[in-house]
Amino acid sequence: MSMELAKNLYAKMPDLLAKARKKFGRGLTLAEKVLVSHADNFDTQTWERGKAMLALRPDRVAMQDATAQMAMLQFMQANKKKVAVPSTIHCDHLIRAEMGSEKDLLRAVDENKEVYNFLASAAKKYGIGFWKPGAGIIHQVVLENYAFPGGLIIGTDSHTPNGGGLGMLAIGVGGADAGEVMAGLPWEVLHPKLIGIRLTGKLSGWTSPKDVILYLCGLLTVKGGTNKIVEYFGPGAETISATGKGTICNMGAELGATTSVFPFDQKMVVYLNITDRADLANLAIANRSLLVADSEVSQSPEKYYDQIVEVDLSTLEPHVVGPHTPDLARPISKMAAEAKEKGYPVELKAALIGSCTNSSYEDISRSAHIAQQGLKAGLKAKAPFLVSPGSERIYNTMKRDGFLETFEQLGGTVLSNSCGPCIGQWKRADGVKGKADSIVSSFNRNFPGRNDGINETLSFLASPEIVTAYAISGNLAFDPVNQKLKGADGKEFKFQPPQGEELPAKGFAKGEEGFVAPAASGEGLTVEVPPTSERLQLLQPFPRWDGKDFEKLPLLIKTKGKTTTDHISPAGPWLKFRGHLDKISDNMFLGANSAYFPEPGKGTDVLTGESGLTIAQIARRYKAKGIGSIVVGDENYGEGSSREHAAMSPRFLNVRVVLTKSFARIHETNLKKQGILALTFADPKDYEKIDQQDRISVTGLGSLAPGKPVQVTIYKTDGTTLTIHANHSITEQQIAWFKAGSALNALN
Ligand code: MIC
Ligand code: SF4
Repeated sequence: MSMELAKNLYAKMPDLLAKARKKFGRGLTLAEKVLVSHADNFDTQTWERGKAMLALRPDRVAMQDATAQMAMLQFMQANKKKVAVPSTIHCDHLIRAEMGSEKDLLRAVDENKEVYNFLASAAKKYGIGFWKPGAGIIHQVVLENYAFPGGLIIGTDSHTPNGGGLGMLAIGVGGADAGEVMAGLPWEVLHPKLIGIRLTGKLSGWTSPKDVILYLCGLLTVKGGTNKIVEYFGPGAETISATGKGTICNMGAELGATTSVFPFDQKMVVYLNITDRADLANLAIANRSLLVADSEVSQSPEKYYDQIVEVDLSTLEPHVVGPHTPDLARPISKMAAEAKEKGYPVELKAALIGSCTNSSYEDISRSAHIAQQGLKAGLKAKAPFLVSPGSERIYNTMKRDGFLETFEQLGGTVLSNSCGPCIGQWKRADGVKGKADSIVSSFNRNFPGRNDGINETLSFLASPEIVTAYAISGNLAFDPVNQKLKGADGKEFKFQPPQGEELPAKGFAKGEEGFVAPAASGEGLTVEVPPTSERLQLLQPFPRWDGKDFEKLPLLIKTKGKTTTDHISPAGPWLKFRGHLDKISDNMFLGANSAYFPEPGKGTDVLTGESGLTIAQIARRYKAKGIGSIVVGDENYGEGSSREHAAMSPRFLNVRVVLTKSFARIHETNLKKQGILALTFADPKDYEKIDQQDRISVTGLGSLAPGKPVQVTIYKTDGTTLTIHANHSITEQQIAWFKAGSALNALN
């Protein structure tokens, strides 16, 4: 499916790369090669890392059902007949996990009928490929069908970087970005800096690709990758399977990285071959030099990357991260002591494997090997054990090769090929709100409330083979690498390190692939949006900026500590309103911790003094009075997902400014796209100066200019005022978005 795209790209790359080498006066890293060869205009583009805005032409767009709704509603506002670049929609996020694969899927098709009909009809009309519910999780399906070395894809999901496992730059974006690219505009992104990760040695025993990224999360933290591309290289890279590379790149999103990428190698060839793309593999082999960094880069990487990290795969231990954040990492051998010290409940209430991140054949076969050892010792899973296959191919292959049976014998439940529990679409039977207990999964996110909707649940992440061993022991303090477990006969046994196959010897078994091609011409076709729908609502353009400064805005909320998009716009039960801006806006900030209110998601109407209202209720009251408001946030505000509802709801409910210590990349762009002023404290300590009753003005907006700080005046209740400064990263073009009321308004 990507053969033509790859052919055209490889044909034009040599000239562009030669130009770039000349201009930069040096060799190129792989990430640079991909960026340069997708520049909208290489000659007029400024190439300055960390400073310039790049205008790029992605090869593809991929969208998942929860974000595609807004992406398509916005695309439709551009009044185009057809998408300008190949695009696909994947139905994966809206399937709830409760009763196992078949029943869950049937129910999902029924309860999401309106949304699926909308997406399917829009896809058909506008020339977009449609992957039906049950076909698989977006990133796995993209890896199996669309990813190709050297390509550039954007996806409306933060884990899009999974495609880096096949040597491409795959980048997560908000729906407005996707809508614009589909409408034919170039895509803009801050020229990322580069982190080079040199891998040496070889993984062995219990250690798996997941541990590489879990370790790096601990090392670099959730902010460490912001506005950076993580490029892997070195002899160790070639020892990791393509799907393992995908796992590492996927979870690079947890570093806040723009994306992650591996150089083209033999492992990718094997993967392309087994997924029916031998022609593409041969083409890539013939063009290998375009798809890896220039040789001088690996000789003296310090000259080419802004930062270098060395990881010796041979000595890397399996890691466990969590709770509540993916950068709280430790080797598994230290888990028991830490659990004791910090009082984490060690009894595991659930163990979950699979997801878009970790459901490759390698992961599943290694996990099944652990499960078999448990069964041989007469044991079953002590904690409920749930398996989420990534795609229809994976599911059918698991079934054919007996892994499903093994997991079921162990007491496991196989869920549908979808996100399910990873995105809070999980009905956890034993969950009790307000009670802290522990669960472990091989997913990539563990923010509070993420899986079971219970904020207190302590969620830990580890590789699927480690999670399987945890499922059998039911105990977080058990270290399967070094400790023994009692079998059914009371005799102690030690797990042998997991063994599995990188890829199925018999090839992948296929089921119903679930792909629907678009109509040859969309002329005369309609997009289905029932006028009375509770799930979908056509968008009204946001009002234009009235040219006035923001005077004396009330503080809607000052968030304290981590404020991810899951805190700003929770998923789970709210996912069903992703196509209805008004309805979903009731969830705004429901998970966020306020600096002034003990309960998350609530606060005080500072105009009336009434307390205990939800933040959305307060914002609606201000809006009804025609008053805007300001949100103040902490570090890395908007970390996590690409969901633009975290920007659209505030915009819809009249938030004019979001002022933080710092932002995560996708969210900052989403705010700007929706016409919200995204500011950062020039001095982060000024965060402390803001009190609940303050009124805050942001002035000088008429002369808003790139790189020029704006003035913020804080009016205190005692009549005093304070003046501070705020920075922003707004470009000329983004000023136009702000003035027009949103990026989309600026288009029309
Ligand atoms: C996630 O993993 O948080 C999600 C759910 O896939 C999101 C997208 C969404 O909120 O729809 C993401 O990562 O972008
Ligand atoms: Fe789905 Fe979870 Fe992957 Fe996001 S991280 S795409 S919710 S499986």
